[in-house]
Amino acid sequence: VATKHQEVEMLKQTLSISEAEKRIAELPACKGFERALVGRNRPVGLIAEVKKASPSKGLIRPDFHPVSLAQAYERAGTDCISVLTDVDYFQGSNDYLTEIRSQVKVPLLRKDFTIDERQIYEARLIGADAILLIAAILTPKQLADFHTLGRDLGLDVLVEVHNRPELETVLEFGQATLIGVNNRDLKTFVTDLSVTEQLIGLMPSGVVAVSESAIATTDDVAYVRKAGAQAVLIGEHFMRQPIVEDAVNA
Ligand code: IGP
Repeated sequence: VATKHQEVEMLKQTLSISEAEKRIAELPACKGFERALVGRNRPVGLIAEVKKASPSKGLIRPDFHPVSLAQAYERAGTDCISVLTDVDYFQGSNDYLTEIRSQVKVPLLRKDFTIDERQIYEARLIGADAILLIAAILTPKQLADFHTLGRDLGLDVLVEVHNRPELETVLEFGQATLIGVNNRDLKTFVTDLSVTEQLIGLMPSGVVAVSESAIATTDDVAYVRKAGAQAVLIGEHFMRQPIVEDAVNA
């Protein structure tokens, strides 16, 4: 996260909050990200991710054209799209999100490591409809403050957890309506779909539960659905398919 802190320092110098507020007031409303996941006409909500590379796998898709991939996802009928904007670990870019925003209609998640409020203003300005808050890297107070700010700016907020103590912190906060269970441990990169099963059972009804990471087969989707997931977030599997539409429809 050291480089993320440097990035945030840069942002502090280039983005004034009052200026951001003025610009945001002129923007069209966000598209409902959470609403799209529950209002879908497939049995499980789908967030398809535009992901060029990852720290655990390196380069995933050599012929990476973010807009074409997002358009393929949209043609295949995905409910929402996640766009990695983190530069250092995922070779992402804010520009990818902005370019995709101008070419597709589905709601977009800005997938990044949010550690400062300015990144939330930035997310809105680059065209995101939703942000990610990772419980593992935030204090309970940051989680609450960032969630409130995101909602105030019109964004939906996906709160990500990986274990029971993190989920308990999020439930204690009480305002999260969209909670993602990351099946991948961000420190060890070990993946285990049973994490979804262990944690979704502890969520109150009314929360929209998303199972994230390491989902590749129809059996995987069936497993997490049975565990209670209302939506899935899939990146790498789709990125490895030559024809993305076929993979989504499978
Ligand atoms: C997608 P996968 O295994 O389908 O490529 O995973 C998504 O869950 C993953 O990219 C992710 C992520 C994150 C990336 C989940 N949480 C937090 C960066 C930061």
